[in-house]
Amino acid sequence: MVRVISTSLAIGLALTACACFPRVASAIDLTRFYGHIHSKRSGDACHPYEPFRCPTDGTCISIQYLCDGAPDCQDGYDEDARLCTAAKRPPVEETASFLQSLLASHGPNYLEKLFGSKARDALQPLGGINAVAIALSESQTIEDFGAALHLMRSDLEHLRSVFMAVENGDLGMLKSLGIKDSELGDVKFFLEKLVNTGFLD
Ligand SMILES: [Ca+2]
Repeated sequence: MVRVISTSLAIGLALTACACFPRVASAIDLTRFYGHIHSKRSGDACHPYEPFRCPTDGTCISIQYLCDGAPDCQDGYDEDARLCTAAKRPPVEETASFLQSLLASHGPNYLEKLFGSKARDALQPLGGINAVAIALSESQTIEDFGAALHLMRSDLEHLRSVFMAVENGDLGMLKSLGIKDSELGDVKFFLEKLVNTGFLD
């Protein structure tokens, strides 16, 4: 069975450079894996219909074979859990700009309400806005997210309670955190997108 992932989503994907350094906010734009980008350097282009280049073996595959449950790259990179989680999530840039907009309108410590005390100073103790956006994109579950950002257990449980409240339709929780009525819709939408893609599983 083939699950089609839109090209725009796939292009929006980003992966951390190396699983061994999960705290480094070095997102690799997936476009670097696309043949037409690659070809600028090597002259060895993937066909536009098979634009995804397996990073290890160089095989060119169609976007529809990304995350379809069967390995098409020799090393199975096209089924990588982080890549396939990110494919279901909003693009990293969109998440980062959403977080940025909340901080811009409420001050640098605002996201403590969601992520706990390490989220002060515009998320700097967590590695910055982009690192948090990448972790939200790639972490399959909230446990993975907590591990990626080294969240304290108490902060992680608080975050879980916020997500569960949203999942249960209890917006009072968000209001009690000081989220304005005018923002409730966007915050709820943002959190629901994560819940709907397995974040609480
Ligand atoms: Ca595949």
